[in-house]
This record gives sequence, structure tokens and C-alpha cells, in this order.
Amino acid sequence: MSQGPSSTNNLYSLQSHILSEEALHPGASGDFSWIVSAISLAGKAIAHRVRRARLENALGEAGETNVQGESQQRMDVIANEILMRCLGSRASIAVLASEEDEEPTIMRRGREGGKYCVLFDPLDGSSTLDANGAVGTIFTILRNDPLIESAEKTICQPGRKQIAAGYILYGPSTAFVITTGSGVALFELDPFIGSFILVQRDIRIPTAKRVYSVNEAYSASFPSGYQAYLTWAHANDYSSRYIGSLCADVHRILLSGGVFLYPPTTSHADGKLRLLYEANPMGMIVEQAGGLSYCATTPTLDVQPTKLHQRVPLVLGSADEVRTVLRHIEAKR
Ligand code: AHM
Ligand code: MG
Repeated sequence: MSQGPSSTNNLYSLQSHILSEEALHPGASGDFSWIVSAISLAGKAIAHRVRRARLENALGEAGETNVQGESQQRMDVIANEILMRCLGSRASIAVLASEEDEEPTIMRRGREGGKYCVLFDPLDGSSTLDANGAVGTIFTILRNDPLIESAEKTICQPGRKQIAAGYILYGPSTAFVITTGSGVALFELDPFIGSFILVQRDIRIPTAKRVYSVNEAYSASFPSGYQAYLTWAHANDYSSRYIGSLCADVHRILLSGGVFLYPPTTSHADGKLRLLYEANPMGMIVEQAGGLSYCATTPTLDVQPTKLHQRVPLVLGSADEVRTVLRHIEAKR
């Protein structure tokens, strides 16, 4: 049973949570909590801009195509700038890397120091913004290895090495979900006091739930194992929920269970979602909450990345549901 602050009636902020986790590591310098505070500041600023986007005429395409060949939304560019401005000034940051930028940005490395790398998707699911859909910022924090010269190679670390991962969901409320490797905690932004307040710690994903989340319109081009799974699910009383915004779909699964799938398709032969700043952070959160995350038949967090914007197929969610998908994929190999 998860314990929220309601049992004690105490208010507990994101900052207090991170400080108390740091206190468990006697040698901690406090650099890590500075980074989380920069991400939370960016989250508040992005939440504000997302809520005003229609009024400020900031919706629609920016007119640019990003490195992945996808058209950038104006809000993608705004969210990216906010994160860069909030994180760029933090002295412990070595490298920043964003879905929106072709190359990683080196802030300080070598003799200048820099302990951490932060990778992010500034505004995931932004194409749903025109319809007032929920969008999110996904982030992961990695340790900088000063012995590796190339910034891209430094950040190509398997997901198991993540120090922390999380997302901020801009929905009816602004939710901040984070793990530092000892469970998953959920905070909600109280806009009147400007703080993220703890609402649930040690979140556990239900082991099973008959709900799948996939863009089924592409199913004719899915590999046969995924097709066989969907045929099986149709015959077994499953329901379907798909928002088309990864943060929103993962958040629902985190709180109420089910399975999310983004298989390879004709237009995205390796899958659509990016390993380093989408699949890995979500994989760490889901595993920390007792669920499973796989890229085809390899645990997401064990995939060795080869490049910053690498794409992968993804299956994640309730442990039993993910195992059922994997059984169907393996049967057709
Ligand atoms: P984005 O990072 O460009 O926003 O793309 C990622 C989004 C995810 O949020 C979502 O799961 C997926 O793309 C939806 O893709 P599709 O529209 O093909 O179903
Ligand atoms: Mg994205």
C-alpha cells in the first residue's frame, strides 16, 4: 500500500524529497539537488507557457524540421529554450542533450569540471497541443565520464546507469514523477504556492490490467508477433486506451496498469521512440514501480546505445501484461 503525506498531513515538497534522498549518501555535495531544482523551475515555466499557448498564439509549427525529420512545433522550441536556460547555469552540468538539437551541447568538461549530463525531450507529444492534449517533458540524468572525449559517446550509456529519471506531465494538473533508483514518487504543482508537493511515494504499477495502448492504425505493418498479441487481446476482453502522448499514456499505466506498445512500422522500421531520452527514463520509472520495459526482447535498460537520437521499439507497463506481449513476439521469431 503506497503511503502519501495524507497519513501525516504534512506538506512535503520535491526539494525536501531530493534533499532527504541526498542525505542518505553522506558524501553527496548537493550538486544533484541543484539539477533537480533547475528541472523543476523549467517545468513550472513550461507549464505556464503551455497553459497560455493558445492565448499567446504560440501553437502550430515553427517552420523548422528537427534532426529526426519531424516538424518542430513552436512550443517545442520554447520548451527547449526554457530547459537550456534553467539548466545551463548549473555548475555541475557537463553536457545537455535534447530531442530538438542535432548535437549534444557541451557546457563544461575536462578541467572546467561538470559532473552530470542531462538529456531531455522538452515537449513530448507536442502534436496533440493543438487539440489541448496533455504533453510532457521527459528527462534523464547521467554521470559525466571525463575520460571519454566525445560528448556523444559520454551520453551513450545504457539505461541501467541512469542516476535519476522522470517526467513532468502538463495535463489538467502539472505532475512531476521522479525516481533516483529507490522507488517512484509523484508530486503535483500547487500553482498558488509555486511548489511541487508530494502526493504519492513508492508507486507500484498493478501487476496486470487488461488494457493495451498502441496506435492500432499501423497494425498491418507491425511484425507478426505484435499482430498475434493484438488478435489474442481482442479475444480476451481487453480494452484500448491511446492518447498519442507518451507521458500521458505512461502516467495512466503507472497509476492504473496496462501495457504500452510502439512496435516497428513501415515508416519507422526501428520503432519511433528515442532510446536515450524517451525509452530509458520511462523504462527506469516503470521498473522502479515494479513493471517491465523491453525493446523487442531486450530489457530497455540493457540496450547499449550507439547514437544520441537512436530509435527503438518499446513495450512497457504491468509485468504480467508485458510478459504476455513478449510471449507472442518470441513465438513468431
Ligand atoms: P514526439 O517526441 O515528436 O512528440 O513524438 C513522440 C510521440 C509520443 O509522445 C507518442 O507516444 C508517439 O509519438 C505517438 O506517435 P503516433 O502519432 O505515431 O502514434
Ligand atoms: Mg518525444
